[in-house]
Amino acid sequence: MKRVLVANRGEIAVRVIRACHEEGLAAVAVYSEADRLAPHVRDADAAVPIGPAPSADSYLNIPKLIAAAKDTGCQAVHPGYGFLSERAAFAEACTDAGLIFVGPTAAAIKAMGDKTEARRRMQAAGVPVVPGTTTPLRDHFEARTEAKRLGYPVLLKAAAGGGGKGMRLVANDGEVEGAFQAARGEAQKAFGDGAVYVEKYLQRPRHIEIQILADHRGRVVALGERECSIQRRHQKLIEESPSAAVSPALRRRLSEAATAAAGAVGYVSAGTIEFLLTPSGEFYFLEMNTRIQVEHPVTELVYGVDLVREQLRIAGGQAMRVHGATGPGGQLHPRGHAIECRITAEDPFNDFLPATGVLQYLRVPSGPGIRWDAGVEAGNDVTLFYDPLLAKLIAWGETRDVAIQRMRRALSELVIVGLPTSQPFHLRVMEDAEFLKGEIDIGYLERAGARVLAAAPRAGLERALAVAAAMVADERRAAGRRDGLTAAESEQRGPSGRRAVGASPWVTESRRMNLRDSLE
Ligand code: MV4
Repeated sequence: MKRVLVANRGEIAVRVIRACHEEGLAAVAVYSEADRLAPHVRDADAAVPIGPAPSADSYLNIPKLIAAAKDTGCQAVHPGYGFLSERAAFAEACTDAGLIFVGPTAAAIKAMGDKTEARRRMQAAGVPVVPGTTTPLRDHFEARTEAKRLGYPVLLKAAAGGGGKGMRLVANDGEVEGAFQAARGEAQKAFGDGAVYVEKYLQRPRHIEIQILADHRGRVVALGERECSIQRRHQKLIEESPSAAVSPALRRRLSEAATAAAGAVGYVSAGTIEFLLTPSGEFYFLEMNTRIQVEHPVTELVYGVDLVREQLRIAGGQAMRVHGATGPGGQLHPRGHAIECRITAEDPFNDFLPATGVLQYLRVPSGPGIRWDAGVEAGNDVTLFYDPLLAKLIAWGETRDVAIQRMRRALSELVIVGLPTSQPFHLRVMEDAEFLKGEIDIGYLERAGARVLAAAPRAGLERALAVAAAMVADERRAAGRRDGLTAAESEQRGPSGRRAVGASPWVTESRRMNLRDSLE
């Protein structure tokens, strides 16, 4: 393996290119017409245009990607996350073309993609699954029988689903028929497969996932959990490792379940087993993600492992290079605490409406314990063609408190001019009393969202007034200079009302944004 096609865009493409370069591999980027100026294109050793901006015509086009890999002499393809990363057909197409797919086998992707088959396999491997059916329901009569047996409320889920599509909450007998037809219709439309099964609905669980790595030599290790409960409409916004809710004993049991799950499908590469953890401490298998995930960096920082490099090594037939003693269940041990905030082009003050525009100015945070994984830089145009994720800000600290302090500091260093982002939302969560206590579950944002977004920012009115005063002083001095006055003489005059030329336009704009933010 000498050259790898990176079949993705944005921050994950940049992340994979970096791992290739550290492994001594050349990386070939692909790009759509909208991404000619994207960082992943510049960072790669070669880049191949693959078509128009819409994903269906570019990043989802299997023949174009295979041709790009063959034409540039690649031996392997890394799919990243999203796009084709969990399509068994893509893994198969790569293999058929003589290319190494950096990920699990098509068979493992298929087995885990069918949620009822995944439940059967997990049950057989002794992994606890949520009480419910392990085969699709024939009709709403069977749905009602099973729901009665489980006890309401229950959840109807799409067998081909994942990520919340085709899911229906059912509170009583009377709701079954309508919910069943709705779930089936939605699943048919979204996945081309209307199969639906039922699970007992768990109240206020946490979303906890275990990272695993498995190589071709039969070694499987678990790299602890990520707490991913802070989500909005099934999009994660903040992730951390370890979870405040997981004791060493529970981590050991989760790790044993996760490595058993991976073993049950002959899993190879990086993967994640998702669990729901109830307030009373029981956990149940939910789904397996057969790809590298957005939130993988928190695990990397706490476990001292480069997951993408390990994926590449494993794909090339090498043994994984995970150091340190592995305990029962093949688990490694965490060091410190890491938190990730997803910086998205969405307006948190307008129901997270996706935003577009030119990223006019960007100040990247850095310093102790800070990692910035971005797919964009100043000058790039942010469009609606792709996911709104711009960058991930990750903070590491010896303790959760230190990681939060660093995250706050880094979030206040970050300046993004040109479009609204989730930045102010994250700053407020980092000050929220419930978050600080680690009291989070999958309902956190629904409960806390309004409170968090209404919260006064940290320095409150004082900061707003200081920013306003600085802006007025800038404008006054600038106007004075134009009229040939000294600084002292300018101070004597009233506000000019004219546009500032004294401070750089970027400084002025970022102050304006700070001010707007402070007064929100
Ligand atoms: C559940 C559940 C409660 N009980 N299953 C949502 C997406 C899909 N991956 C599974 N999901 C859920 N399944 C049972 N039996 C609650 C959710 C759920 C959820 C899970 C993880 C993170 C956020 C969530 C938000 C709403 C619902």
